[in-house]
Amino acid sequence: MTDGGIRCMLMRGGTSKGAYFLADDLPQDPSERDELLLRIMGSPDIRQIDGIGGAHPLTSKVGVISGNDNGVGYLFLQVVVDEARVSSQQNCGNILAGVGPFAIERGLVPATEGLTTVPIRMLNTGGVATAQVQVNNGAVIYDGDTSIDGVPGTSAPVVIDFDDTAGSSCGELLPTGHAADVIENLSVTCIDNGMPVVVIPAAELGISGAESPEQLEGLDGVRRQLENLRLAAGPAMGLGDVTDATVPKLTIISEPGAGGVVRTRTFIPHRCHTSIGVLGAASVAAAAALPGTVADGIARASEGPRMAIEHPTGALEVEVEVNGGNVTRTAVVRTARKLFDGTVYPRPAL
Ligand code: NQM
Repeated sequence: MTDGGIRCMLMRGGTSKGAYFLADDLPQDPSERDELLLRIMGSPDIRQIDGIGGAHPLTSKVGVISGNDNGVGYLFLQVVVDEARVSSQQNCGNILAGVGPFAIERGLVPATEGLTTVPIRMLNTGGVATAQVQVNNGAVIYDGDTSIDGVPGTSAPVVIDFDDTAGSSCGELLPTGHAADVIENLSVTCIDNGMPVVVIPAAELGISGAESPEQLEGLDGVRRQLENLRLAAGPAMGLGDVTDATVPKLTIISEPGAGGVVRTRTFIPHRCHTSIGVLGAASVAAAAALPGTVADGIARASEGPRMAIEHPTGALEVEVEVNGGNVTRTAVVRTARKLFDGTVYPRPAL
């Protein structure tokens, strides 16, 4: 820390944006760290006007990165925009896309010419991901020709393979023990292939599933139904009382409209995502691939492991392999970009 300032890199990771820190640059005590992060991001305030947060859950995210013998540790923190609350209860596969580049930039992992492999322990869930980052002359390459829906233009790809996504937070791929349940009078599938998600057919809510995020956020009755469902599904999924948690996510599914496997609209959990989270999409893809879930008869069968999960701004392609009811592989291609590297000055403590 210099001058009250803290070293920080602002990055776009996939379709999210967040502040990345070395763990050593933040207080070790979690409540001191979270209090500082609220002042850095500008929460609680719907505009986050006195901080660097972007006034939306997708742009109010933090990655805390530490070195370890075998790569790096990645702790994801969701800084709630309008409440003085920081949650470590979920992982984020989009911010994950920036972790490999950040680790190389900060010298936590030596750069290997061409492609650098960065093993990442995801501290929120205990899972492991392996990122492949393009490098030239020892420097991370950000420019490239890979596009992901929800981000304008193209960038260098970051290929991420996940180990053991099934049951990441809930302990089981199907945490209620069933491929389908009725909760709060709605037929749903509760699933965790990297992210706890409740999958709900749009017809159960009396909507088409093609509505825009703005339209869905305007449907007060649907939002109330979704929140009641979430509060009941959380304990049923082994997550305990989820009143203050950002999980489970709620994904509304309907038949695909653009050549993908299934169309989605996802509440995260109170705002509607403008696309879909990476691990959220991996969970939905697993639901689409498993027999007996509520996606049966709605999702189109995919020809191989690559599945395009349609969302409000395009589709997210994940590779999910399911064999005999078990997920055997989950992988994704993302992009990331360094936006700013410098010193952030937190709002003074009250
Ligand atoms: O599911 C948003 C995002 C996410 C999470 C959210 C994510 C994931 O799009 O892996 O990336 O669901 O809160 O960044």
